[in-house]
Amino acid sequence: GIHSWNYEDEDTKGVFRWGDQYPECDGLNQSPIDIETARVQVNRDLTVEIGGLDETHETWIRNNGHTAQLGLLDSPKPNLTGTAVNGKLYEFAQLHFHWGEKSDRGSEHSVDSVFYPAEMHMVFYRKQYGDIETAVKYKDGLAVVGVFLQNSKTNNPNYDPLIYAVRQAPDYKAKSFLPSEITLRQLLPRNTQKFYRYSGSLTTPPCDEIVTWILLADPVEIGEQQLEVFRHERTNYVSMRSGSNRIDHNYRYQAPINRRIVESSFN
Ligand code: B30
Ligand code: ZN
Repeated sequence: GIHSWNYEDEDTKGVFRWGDQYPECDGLNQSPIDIETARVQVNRDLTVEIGGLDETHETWIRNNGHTAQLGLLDSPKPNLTGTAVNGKLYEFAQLHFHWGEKSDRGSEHSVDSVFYPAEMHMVFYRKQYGDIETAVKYKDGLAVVGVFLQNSKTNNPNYDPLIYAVRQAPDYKAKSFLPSEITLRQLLPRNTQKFYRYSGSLTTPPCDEIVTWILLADPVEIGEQQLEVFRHERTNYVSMRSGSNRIDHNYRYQAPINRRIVESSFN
């Protein structure tokens, strides 16, 4: 396959051995982490401004073998700036999801050790670097907005077009279009001004330590049936543990915070 790493517990390419092939995965500023709220430093000057949230886009989704990844066909793309990224300008690249086998786990980050069933990552790259492949070579290359997905009793209709497209293309490398145009606002919680910020890494190999993490405090609700659609995505290998080729979980284990400080825009 195109990836020489996976989320297996016991595999030389598995999540505990990523550092063998990708040394940065053993670094001191890795993601994800647990946000210990008692240690968070409130910084009321922190802002995030996401532009273009209300524009509708023609949108595709692709199973890349480790997640369902969404991209926008049309430009201009949404952008991100604010004091949380020192006023620099970032452009939307893609968004994707991490989830668990069951709804007691699945998010990569946690708050006071509380995990959610899934987490969405809206990935932005610093525009002056031209493209994401170049941007990942720089310390300020990416800003990723992390959004917790919380279980609700009913499906979230705002997520229906996306979930429909994921269901249409469950196979490894399959791609499908959303049945209707969507806005990124549809996928976010109402309040995007309450967030945590810290410096970390890509949560997948090569684990580059180039990400300004912006984790929204408020979750978005998603139904259990909608979560099940993610869990039925297929990859290109059979898991030793489950004996199936479903991407039944795709979260990384957490890293220690080490010398880093997490700030919050609220208290
Ligand atoms: S995350 O938000 O920290 N999970 C990348 C971006 C964000 C995160 C992780 C990785 C990224 O840009 N990776 C390089 C591109 N990928 C993406 C892909 O299409 O297939 C290639 C890769 O990882 O090797 Cu999978
Ligand atoms: Zn991610």
